[in-house]
Amino acid sequence: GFSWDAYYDVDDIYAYLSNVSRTYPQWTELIVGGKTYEGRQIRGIRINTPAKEGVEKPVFFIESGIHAREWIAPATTTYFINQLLTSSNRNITRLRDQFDWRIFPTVNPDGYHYSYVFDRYWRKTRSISYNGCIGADPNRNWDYNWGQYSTSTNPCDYQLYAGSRPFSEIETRTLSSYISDIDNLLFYVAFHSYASLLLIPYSDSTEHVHNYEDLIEVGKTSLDYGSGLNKGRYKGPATAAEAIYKVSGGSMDWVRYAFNTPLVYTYELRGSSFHWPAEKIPEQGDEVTQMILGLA
Ligand code: 0X9
Ligand code: ZN
Repeated sequence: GFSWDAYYDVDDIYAYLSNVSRTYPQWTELIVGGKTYEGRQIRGIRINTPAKEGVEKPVFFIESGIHAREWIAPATTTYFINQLLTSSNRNITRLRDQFDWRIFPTVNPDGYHYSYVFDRYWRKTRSISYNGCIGADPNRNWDYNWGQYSTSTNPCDYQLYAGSRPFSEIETRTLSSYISDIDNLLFYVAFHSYASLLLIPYSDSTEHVHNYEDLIEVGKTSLDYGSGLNKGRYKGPATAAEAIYKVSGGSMDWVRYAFNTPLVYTYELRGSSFHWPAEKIPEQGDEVTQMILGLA
């Protein structure tokens, strides 16, 4: 069976999503956010409990695992799905009912599988370039100020190759098209590791967006909720340009730019390496649950 004391490969994560959607058919639906170079689907779960007639809930989108080696992100995301569906805590059941959830634990499943089986430090997709080198950084491949900062034009770069053009990767192209079809997108949240940091758009500029004050206030509340567990505070919320380095081609910036999505965040979760022990999944999962409650 599936649990939160170990890390699992893609097929097991997908089997978990199928099982849980069969257990809660009246609340959930399996969704496909796109496809991959190696022919996998980007699978997720929609959690949308029955609402009053005519009420359309705002959509809360969770993107996890875009970087293959950041295993804590998919693990905490399935932990959070389990919390939403099984907790009897009133705050969490209210959270569950408040949104139309679209949750994707592994948006780079080819890369994740490769990291799981062959190369623990693999980060990119698995597409083959003109020169035979493999993979592009899927968080450098989105079509907003593509190719500017913290990126590489060399397909053989182990980490930061931006791809041959914006949305060259089938994963980002298909997932962006899925996102484009969503009406009423309120929250877009991406999970990475590891830095204990909360980032807001835009990542390639120190200028502030029009609802900067709201993003900061909501983000601070999220970190306050998380810090209730007494594990030490995250840095931020801040733009990447101010907190770490300028980045371009990331998903969060495109989602903000393309739809003017109000509340867009990237969490860099805890860790001191990509080998974050599986015993840490529940505490990271509880913290993420609290931080999402804080956002909501
Ligand atoms: O560099 C990145 O892609 C992220 N850090 S990581 O160590 N997980 O690789 C930060 C990206 C923040 N900016 C955007 N998402 N645009
Ligand atoms: Zn990352």
